[in-house]
Amino acid sequence: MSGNTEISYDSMIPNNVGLSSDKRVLKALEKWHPGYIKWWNDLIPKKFQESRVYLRTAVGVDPKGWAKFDYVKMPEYRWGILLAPQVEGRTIPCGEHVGEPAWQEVPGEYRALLRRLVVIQGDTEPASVEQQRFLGQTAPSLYDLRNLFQVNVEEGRHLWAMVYLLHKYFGADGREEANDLLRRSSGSEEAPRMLGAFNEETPDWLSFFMFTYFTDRDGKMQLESLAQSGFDPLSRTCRFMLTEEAHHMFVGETGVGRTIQKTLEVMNEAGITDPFDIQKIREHGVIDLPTLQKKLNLHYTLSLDLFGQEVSTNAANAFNSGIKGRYMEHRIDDDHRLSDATYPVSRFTGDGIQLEDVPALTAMNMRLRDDYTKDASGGVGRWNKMIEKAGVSFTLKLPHVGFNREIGAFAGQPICPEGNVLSQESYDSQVADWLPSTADGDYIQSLMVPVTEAGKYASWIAPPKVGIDNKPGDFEYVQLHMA
Ligand code: BYC
Ligand code: FE
Ligand code: FE
Repeated sequence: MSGNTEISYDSMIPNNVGLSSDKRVLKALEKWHPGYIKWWNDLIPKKFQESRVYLRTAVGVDPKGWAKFDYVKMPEYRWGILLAPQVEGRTIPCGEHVGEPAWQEVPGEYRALLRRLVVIQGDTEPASVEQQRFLGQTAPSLYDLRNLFQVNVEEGRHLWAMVYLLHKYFGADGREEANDLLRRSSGSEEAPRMLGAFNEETPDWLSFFMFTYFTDRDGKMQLESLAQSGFDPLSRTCRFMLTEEAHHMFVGETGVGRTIQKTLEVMNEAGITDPFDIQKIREHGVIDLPTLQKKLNLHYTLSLDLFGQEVSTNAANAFNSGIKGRYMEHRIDDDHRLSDATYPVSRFTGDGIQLEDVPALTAMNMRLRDDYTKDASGGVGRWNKMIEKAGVSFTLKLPHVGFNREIGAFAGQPICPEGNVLSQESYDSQVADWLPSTADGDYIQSLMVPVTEAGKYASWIAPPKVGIDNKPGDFEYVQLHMA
């Protein structure tokens, strides 16, 4: 815990960056630490702080044995600073410096650009914990409660990861930015989080699963591109973060999948064949597939906004300077400079939606968003397989990228999920069919009753196929503190 000056800070923060011999950074982190613990303690309800949670903790960077599982009280979680191993002879993978040795220090001319990206990345991590702060009260099982807290502590660690970079490489202004990461707050009027989706609410567990499936996947894509950075410490930090990110998306995909599974089971048992017979389905305390589709529409489109404008000079500069690469840059077979290449981006004009070739350098955000859409469609396909197998005639779909957008070419346009441009009037009269209505939200909320008995699950969700760390079905993932 904080407050004990005897604790060797270096051993309290597992790290592979030689913190104990880096007195300046160690001191800076020591100064930042109490604010972090205060933020955590103010945020997460006390009874959970005092509960013992079966968590994995990152203890190294060896791909085979980087984590260990044990019961931990969350405020005592060992938020470590871990970078993937340095790759001998690594070079800058893209842009005008391609092939030059990767930077081990911040390149002066790109300092502002680099700092901005680190700050934006850092800002999303605590934001997500803030968004999820109320969910512990209504967890559908101890298994799910544990997964929520696992995601939360790791997002906390991701904040540490960015704060380390700020303290280590950005001097006084880095220190100020690190403080501001704890000052801004999700949904705040005066000091909101930087990106739109991180000021939205995560009001229920289906939202949490959709968020970890769709929004953590933006995290994956952005971390993948930052892992390609010519600034080596950023690359190494992001490479290690990605090993944790996989679990967040697993929680999302299996969480949505288990929700669907339960609905299908109940429909089959009750002999309900029409997936649109919403009232009858809801009588059984499960979430109907059309409502699941609406939640999917919302979280997917909020996440699309996180890719920024389709055409962006910020993004062109980041690529050209070697600060941020493309998804899988190292596997792409081209000159990695893109001086003459083009890329098709979506445009919206009076004549509707078109694709238009623009210089590929300026289309980095669009390209990453396209890669994201491909990546996100995988799980949707697997969910549809479950539905098909159950003999229910319903298909979940990713809506058209023009639907429900606030950033980029389609911002504010009345485009339906199929991609047709409608009159505003027609759009407004149908939007309740496409996005969760207040009534949908109220219904889902009514299902959010906590289940705290080991091995038991709320009415609307099926148990997982396998336990965390191969634990049996009735394992007590959280030993709740009863106060
Ligand atoms: N909301 O030229 P543009 C994660 C601003 S998630 C509000 O397109 P750029 C996680 C933009 O800042 C991953 N504002 O911008 C997931 C710019 O402002 P300025 C987080 C927005 O830079 C779950 C202006 O509009 N990491 O890790 O090309 C749980 C013009 O836009 C938004 C990153 O995002 C928005 N959605 O692209 C936990 C990586 N979009 O500069 C964690 C770092 C744009 O004109 N960030 N604006 O004042 C970036 O690479 C880029 O900043 C962005 C934006 C891709 C986000
Ligand atoms: Fe994260
Ligand atoms: Fe995540």
